[in-house]
Amino acid sequence: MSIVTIEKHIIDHALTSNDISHILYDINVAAKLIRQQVIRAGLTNLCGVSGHVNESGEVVQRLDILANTIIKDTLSNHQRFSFMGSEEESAVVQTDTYETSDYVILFDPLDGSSNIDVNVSVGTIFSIFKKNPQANTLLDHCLQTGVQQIAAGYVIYGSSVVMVYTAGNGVYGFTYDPGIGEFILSHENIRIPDSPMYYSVNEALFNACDSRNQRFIQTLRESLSLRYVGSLVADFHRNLLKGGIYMYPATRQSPRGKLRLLYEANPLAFICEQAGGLATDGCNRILSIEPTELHQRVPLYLGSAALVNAYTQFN
Ligand code: AHM
Ligand code: MG
Repeated sequence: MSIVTIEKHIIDHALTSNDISHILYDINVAAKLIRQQVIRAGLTNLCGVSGHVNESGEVVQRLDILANTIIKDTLSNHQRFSFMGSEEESAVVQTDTYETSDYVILFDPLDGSSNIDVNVSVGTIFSIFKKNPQANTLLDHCLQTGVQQIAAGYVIYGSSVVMVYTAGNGVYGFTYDPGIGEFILSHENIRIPDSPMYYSVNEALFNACDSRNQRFIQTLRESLSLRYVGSLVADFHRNLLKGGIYMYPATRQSPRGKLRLLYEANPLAFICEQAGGLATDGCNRILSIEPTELHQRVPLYLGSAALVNAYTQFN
């Protein structure tokens, strides 16, 4: 039987640079460490809230903090990053090797916080840039438009653990084999299916959306099935493989939407476009939005091109 490990795949694919191969390998190490904690969380006193509230005003879980530390420590040790932006860090983190390293990473260490304690899929999302040569501040390195991403991906800790990435040359997925401790190529050159199956939205927000969103949701109800896990990574991964649209619109309570541009929308938009899909905030392509804040929120419509186009043309 011939298997392709993630290490062999990234070497064989001669990614844009050797550095990106190393970075993806380092992230696969961090993912294994996080997985180890996620699968044992109920046994190790890691469930529950940490007592902190993050920069976005959300309650931080213990596992959010642990995942954040694992990623920061693993990637700092490997010395490829100068700057890091995380959902769980109020400001940009500068590494000890910021002068000699060349890259910037933005990440959501453990997406789907509300699902951590109840054994529902959660995930890690990441977005990678080169350092910005025009930057005057640390923040400038992180405030780059999505089109400048050189790689992006996510890891879903679900009924199996899967890592998906793009480096601008297609989308590849790897399933973790706990027997040998390796991520093995399982999804080659992923393309979103042409005929979508699902729409994913928090239906409880229906009355808080504007009429354009309400009427659009009504059309989706007539043609598709609803699936909504409440972990963006899980909802996106399903729709990537089965076809569909994920949406988190602006609401009365959150007029700029809930999800964050830099470490949620941008990386998934890059993957989605690479798989033949689209991502918009309703007016603008997600990857073209000029960021102004580290924790900037954005309305998000993500998935099959026909459905995302249908929303942008919907009046
Ligand atoms: P998180 O990064 O703190 O987990 O917040 C983002 C999550 C997404 O994973 C998910 O799609 C969304 O929030 C769910 O929000 P809601 O509970 O409002 O439907
Ligand atoms: Mg998140």
